[in-house]
Amino acid sequence: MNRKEALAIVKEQLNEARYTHTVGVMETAIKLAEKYGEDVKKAELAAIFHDYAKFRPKDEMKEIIIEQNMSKDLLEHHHSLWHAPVGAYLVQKEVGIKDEAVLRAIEYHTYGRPNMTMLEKIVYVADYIEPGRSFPGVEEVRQSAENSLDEALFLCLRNTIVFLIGRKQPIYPMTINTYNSVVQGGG
Ligand code: DGI
Ligand code: FE
Ligand code: FE
Ligand code: FE
Repeated sequence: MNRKEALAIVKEQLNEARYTHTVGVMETAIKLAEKYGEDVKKAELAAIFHDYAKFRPKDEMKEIIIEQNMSKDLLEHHHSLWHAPVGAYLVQKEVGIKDEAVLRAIEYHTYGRPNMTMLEKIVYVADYIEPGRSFPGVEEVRQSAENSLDEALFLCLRNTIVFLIGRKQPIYPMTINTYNSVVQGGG
């Protein structure tokens, strides 16, 4: 599957704004992969499909989480987290993507995991810093990604956790586990 075919498939699943975001993540992930010596094609593919399940109905995602024996604690947390693991499952099933490294980068793009692979870090950080993002502090993360992927990853996690605390939102335990791993030097 080439880039054009992949983009055409994902476009059907998304609205205009989310598609534009996806192209931004793709371009950013490619640049990070080139800079840090990761497989550019894998980064491109994972980025293109990272939000594949973003607009699936809540009930469908819930059913998949239960049927596929995904972590039950997902259901106790906000449904905006669900599209990441559900997306990894659906791109395998519906699109036929088999590359485990790519699937895991999609699965962990929202909350990470301890000891992330470089590909996972690239998709996670690219999702946060793509040119269409305007979070407070995003410019600092963009600058940081020029020098250190791990420092950029730390800033993404810090900002996300601080943002959630500021809004009195619960934090998904895996987000905390990822943060701990990053500050303990495990990435
Ligand atoms: O799908 P995107 O909007 O491109 O971004 P994303 O997949 O990184 O995040 C989806 C949403 O999940 C976003 O609103 C931030 C939120 N989020 C990320 N980590 C956590 C979280 N929400 C909660 N409640 N807890 C988390 O740990
Ligand atoms: Fe997402
Ligand atoms: Fe993200
Ligand atoms: Fe995204």
